[in-house]
Amino acid sequence: MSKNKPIFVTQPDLPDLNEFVDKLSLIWNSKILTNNGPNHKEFEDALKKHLNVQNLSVYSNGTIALLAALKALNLKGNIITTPYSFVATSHAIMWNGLTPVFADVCAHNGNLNPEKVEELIDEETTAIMPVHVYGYPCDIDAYERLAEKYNLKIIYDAAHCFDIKRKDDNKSILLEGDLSVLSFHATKAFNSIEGGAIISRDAGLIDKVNLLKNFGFRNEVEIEGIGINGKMNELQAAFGVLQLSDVEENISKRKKVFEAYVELLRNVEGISVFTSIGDYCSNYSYLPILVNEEYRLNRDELYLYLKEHEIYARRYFYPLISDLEAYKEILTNRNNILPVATDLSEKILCLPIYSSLSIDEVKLICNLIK
Ligand code: T4K
Repeated sequence: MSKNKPIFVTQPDLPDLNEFVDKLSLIWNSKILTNNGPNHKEFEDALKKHLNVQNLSVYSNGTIALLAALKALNLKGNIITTPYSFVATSHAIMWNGLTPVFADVCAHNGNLNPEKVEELIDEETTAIMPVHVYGYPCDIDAYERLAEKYNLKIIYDAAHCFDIKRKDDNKSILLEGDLSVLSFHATKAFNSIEGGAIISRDAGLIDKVNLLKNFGFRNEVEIEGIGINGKMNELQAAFGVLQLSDVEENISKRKKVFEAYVELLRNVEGISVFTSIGDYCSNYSYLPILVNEEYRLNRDELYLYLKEHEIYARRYFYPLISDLEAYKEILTNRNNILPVATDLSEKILCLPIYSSLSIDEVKLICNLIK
């Protein structure tokens, strides 16, 4: 197969354009564009049903949702988190005037290592913010134990976790911890262009984050707390509603792409697909590979080689957040010991995966790697 267009790490799914135009006509007629309108309500209700959760609040994007989730818990002091994530994770901690303390991650799934977390807990620690990286589940039981033992809050950055459910009973991963935060960014397995949501078992907390996303307004005259504007507008909510009807089919297309990669890369020396989904169903949103010493190029050389062929793989997550200039000041010696995260950030490359990627394109990418 010859390739005639660049292949990016992802491409968003889009709803049927005519159906979206029909929704837009209704919005045009109603002139309700935002502030928790009918599409926003429909989107929240549909998401609750689809994700099998009772308490959920839709937000304008995942980052503002992370900010509000932390704010809702009224935290002080230090939050132990991972350096191996998208910058939004610890940016949200900093924007709340809190201090991120970075612990190392597990080699098998890239997630925050609860044993390393426990070593760092002290009297300043008030919460832990792990990330289910690539939608691979964290050690949930370990965090539950730590929360109980040290009286800490757990906020999961679940940006990658749309439709991640336990295989045996369909329980959503979003019901773990005190709060979980999803992203519906265009690059995610499910998107509403931009968007996000906060989920909790605790209805009272979701009531709080509902207020926080609208400046704190309880009603016209009562303003509870220092809120923000995190509302999703009606156009995006309508887009999201339409996307929901296709998401299962889109994930099953991603699964075929994922399986094709696994098969085609099976015997390539020094390359392994980095996957660790445990008892959960995957949404196949990322295709991370580990580029080991036995491979003839290092990770960055492979990244550049693919780029020369207009295959735009991405180094999610490099550089480590803890290595960014903006975080230098808050680091202490203990934070600098992150060997596993450092190793992963130098060896992982995320290959293109999306529902409309053809198997021929996967073959082309794998042949280049071979
Ligand atoms: N926590 C975690 C763990 C996250 O991964 C993220 C976001 C967040 C929190 C914050 O959630 P949000 O506030 O974003 O809802 C992307 C995304 O912008 C970001 O949402 C995502 N994580 C992160 C992992 O990846 P970039 O800088 O890689 O995106 P960009 O623009 O380079 O896009 C990658 C490729 O996707 C492009 O080469 C082409 C394709 N693309 C992209 C967009 C935006 C399209 O085809 N269409 C598009 O509209 O950050």
